[in-house]
Amino acid sequence: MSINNTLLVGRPNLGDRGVLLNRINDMLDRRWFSNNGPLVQEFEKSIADFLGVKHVMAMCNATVALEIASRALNLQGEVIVPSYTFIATAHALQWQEITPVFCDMDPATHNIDPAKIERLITPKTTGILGVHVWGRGCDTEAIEKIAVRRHLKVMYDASHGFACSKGGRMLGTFGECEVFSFHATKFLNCFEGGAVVTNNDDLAEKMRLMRNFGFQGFDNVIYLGVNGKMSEVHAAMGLTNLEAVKEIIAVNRRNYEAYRAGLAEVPGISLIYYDPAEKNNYQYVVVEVDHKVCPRNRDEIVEELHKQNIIARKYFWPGCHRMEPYRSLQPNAGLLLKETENISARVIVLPTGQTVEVETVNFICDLIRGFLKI
Ligand code: T4K
Repeated sequence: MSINNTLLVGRPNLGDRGVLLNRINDMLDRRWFSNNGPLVQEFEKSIADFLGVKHVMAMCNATVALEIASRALNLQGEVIVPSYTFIATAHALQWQEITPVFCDMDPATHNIDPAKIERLITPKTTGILGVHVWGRGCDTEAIEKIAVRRHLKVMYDASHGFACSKGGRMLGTFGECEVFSFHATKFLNCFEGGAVVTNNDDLAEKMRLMRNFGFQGFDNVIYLGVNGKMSEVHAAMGLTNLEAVKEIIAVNRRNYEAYRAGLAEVPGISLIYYDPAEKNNYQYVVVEVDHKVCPRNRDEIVEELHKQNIIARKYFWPGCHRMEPYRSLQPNAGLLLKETENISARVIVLPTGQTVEVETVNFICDLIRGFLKI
């Protein structure tokens, strides 16, 4: 199967190619390729302005950014996270021997359900790591109230949420800090990349040291660190794509609306809702298949789409708790994760972005309707 005639979820978006190549040419002339170069600094400043935050620490990817942020916050013992997320959220904790304690989701939002957090708190709990799944903001107010009452720290994995808001406030401005992913498949991509953003000066200082081996100036290491740096070529891509944010949202929104129209009134198939009162990037076109109503179940539909070279995905099935090492370490976790088990068996993520035309969306919808004999 050739990638060129295959429709993939996660095909990268790209700003102005000429502008990108000029930036890279300038970078080559400068011979400054990494270590907090001018493009990284410009990228950080642009992201800070865009989000309205004080500090942006660009990093090599969101997984390392999550590790650095949780370590800088001194999270230890147990941290409450949703099971319904990409595995990196849980791995970033477990990698540091912090136990991710999986919390169920609210089926209406696919986000961590604050009503189920408190029962998971033990004397070992040090924090809550919320995830803004699909870029729809968590119930930050409820989460932060619990955290204050129970003396816990809160950070967010905002990997999906660049250019999105919650209650009119940009994602990136909640909790002690938030982490974005700029992976190739993300709304804003740097090929690979991520960032931690915060308004906390001390935390920012710590994370700047941590991402660069703990160096302060030449030959002076004052902290335990790692290599979490973003390179100049990644920042060049990020800056270029940041300039195209409006255009990419418009394309994603157009495709989302076309899917909405094309799948309207298909029994048992519903598209997730993005609140028009909020800012959304519409990066994920997510449908839920209710197998009690729909003539075919989720897996059958995905299988049919794959046969037709449409590589739809089952994110985030089957939930982190059913993947290693968690399913061995916490074999009974599923008992408290009914909604996660239910929803993750229903979700299909469909292709969108600049490489997907409206005609293609209509073709995919027709295909689904035809398969269901609607
Ligand atoms: N937290 C959350 C909530 C996340 O969703 C993620 C990442 C992270 C943390 C960690 O962020 P990073 O450390 O990656 O910055 C993909 C992405 O690799 C992953 O970054 C993303 N979440 C996740 C939701 O999706 P997979 O396992 O689906 O990767 P893969 O290779 O199977 O699928 C990527 C899709 O995109 C395929 O359809 C092919 C297509 N693709 C991919 C690349 C890289 C392209 O068409 N072109 C490309 O260049 O995880």
